[in-house]
Amino acid sequence: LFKEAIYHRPKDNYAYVCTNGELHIRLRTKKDDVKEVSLVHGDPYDWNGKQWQIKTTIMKKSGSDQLFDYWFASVTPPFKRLRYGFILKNDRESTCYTEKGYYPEPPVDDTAYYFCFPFLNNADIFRAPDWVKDTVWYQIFPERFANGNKNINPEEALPWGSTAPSPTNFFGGDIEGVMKRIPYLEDLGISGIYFTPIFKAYSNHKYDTIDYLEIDPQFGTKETFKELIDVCHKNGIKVMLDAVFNHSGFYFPQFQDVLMNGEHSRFKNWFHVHEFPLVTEPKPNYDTFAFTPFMPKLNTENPEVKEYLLEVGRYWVREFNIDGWRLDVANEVDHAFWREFRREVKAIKSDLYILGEIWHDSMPWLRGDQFDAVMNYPFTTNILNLFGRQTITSKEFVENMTNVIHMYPANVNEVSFNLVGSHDTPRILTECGNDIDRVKQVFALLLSFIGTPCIYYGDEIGLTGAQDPGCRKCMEWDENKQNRDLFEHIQKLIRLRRENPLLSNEGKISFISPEYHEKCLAFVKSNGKSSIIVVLNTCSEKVEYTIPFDFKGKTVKSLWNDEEISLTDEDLTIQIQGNGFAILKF
Ligand code: ARE
Repeated sequence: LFKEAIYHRPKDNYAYVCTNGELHIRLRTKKDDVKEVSLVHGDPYDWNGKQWQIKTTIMKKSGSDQLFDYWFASVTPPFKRLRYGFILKNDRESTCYTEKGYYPEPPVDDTAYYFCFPFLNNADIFRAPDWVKDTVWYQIFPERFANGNKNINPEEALPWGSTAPSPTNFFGGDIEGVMKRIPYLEDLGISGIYFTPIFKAYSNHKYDTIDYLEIDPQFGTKETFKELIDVCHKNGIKVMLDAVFNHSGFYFPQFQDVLMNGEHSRFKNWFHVHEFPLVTEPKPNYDTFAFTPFMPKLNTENPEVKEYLLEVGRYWVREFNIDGWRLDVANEVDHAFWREFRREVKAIKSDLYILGEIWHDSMPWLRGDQFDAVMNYPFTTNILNLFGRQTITSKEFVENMTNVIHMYPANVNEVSFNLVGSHDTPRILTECGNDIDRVKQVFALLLSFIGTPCIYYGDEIGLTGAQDPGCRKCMEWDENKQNRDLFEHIQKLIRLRRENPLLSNEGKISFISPEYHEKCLAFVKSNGKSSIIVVLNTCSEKVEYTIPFDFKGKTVKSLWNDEEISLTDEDLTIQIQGNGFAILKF
């Protein structure tokens, strides 16, 4: 056994408690090294006479990435405490892995050898709002979605869609525009809107806030925003706003005061100033987002700043009843701040969704005390690499995705914010070289995967665009110029997801081994009673795919074609068009 590769650690993604009281345990081993794993476990105080009362539970392999196999077991400790180790076997040897090392047999004289999950405290359980796992999000970049009121256009606003988006031009999208398009969103079937910033700011993207307590006048008033929230809520649509708390904008009055009064400013400790007076060139002498002098980093350790931002967080929840906060550059703000933020906003609305913008491993923010989810960019990258840039094989895709899934607890994965593009990335159609079939596959995958999917405005009608600012084109409202076929495709996938909880987050997900079929990527979701299988043909030629299950006595339904498949024998072989897919339920 390759002991160097074996890994476990109590808590986080390796040991976590679910709301139903189950404790999930995972173990990592070198790929293809271990044949069988069982969990040996018991309550540390459960000694019957002199013998520690120890149980054995077989662990199942839950997937493999490029280097490792992952093993899984679920136990419900009767006294809410657990000491545990792992017995690993292959054809040659057997060993017991504990916190204190390896033993030929599980030690029974003392429980101190073992891994310790001290107590399943209810207060420590990760709990995201229930509604999130059934939500389909739609991301709106307000300046570019719809212009509903020309009277409030910025002075320099250009005719809608008349030219390419630049880092500085304006087209006049606003809140009334969104309101008028609610029927369109209803028709598409989405159930949550994520707005990039809407507060008063200088730029077209509004990530450089001037006033966190005002709606930008180019978008409308607080009254129109309130109306929008009402209309959304009446139509079963949740609303999430963008909180830019890592930095303010250059024209934030408190920052202007420091610029003007230097050391004598009463706001000098609101930022991280290296020396006075402030300079912006050649490099700012204060901390910023990236190197942009227009985004001075806020000092969230300063109690005054903290209170100011927490009040912003509370204000929009309390006064406007928003349903979620997306936190910009979340990983550059201190953890202590986010812990307080969570306490404060959840005290007002316990089922508020808190979504952090983090592109990297985010476990430290997902322990139940800070965020409910992060924007799942590792998922995005993987999809782009297979269906877009075509730089990986479906085997590598499965390995990478298995890795992503095992980075977090299963209950965290259910509410993960899955996206295939945003205002920070090239658009999916552009990434797929304008190949609509591949885009359709991508959406079939996004909308049948675990997590909560998000559609970036315009992707559903085939907008194109390269990296920011290219991906921020004006929404196309002329139906003749929209790709209606793609719209209907996505609309149907959303409807199927709503009608079949298995397509959403009801079941457990597992990939069909990528060795099974070179060209097809497939995964299964099961709830114990029924299952669905999604098969995606990643090549451009038609293929035959024999579903790797015994169908004896079962009925199989193609959800996509809405028809029962008649079985002539136990095997089921289907034809899948080049870059096509199948969604079957059985
Ligand atoms: C402008 C220009 C860009 C230029 C940039 C750098 O348009 O072409 O590259 O300046 O100076 C907002 C605007 C942007 C603007 C930016 C700065 O929307 O248009 O860009 O302000 O003025 C990292 C961060 C992540 C951040 C991205 C952009 O970790 O938090 O970079 N995303 C948020 C928002 C943005 C917003 C800001 C932050 C600032 O979503 O829209 O930008 O408020 C890798 C790394 C990631 C990195 C990612 C993207 O994968 O691992 O850490 O994200 O690439 O670059």
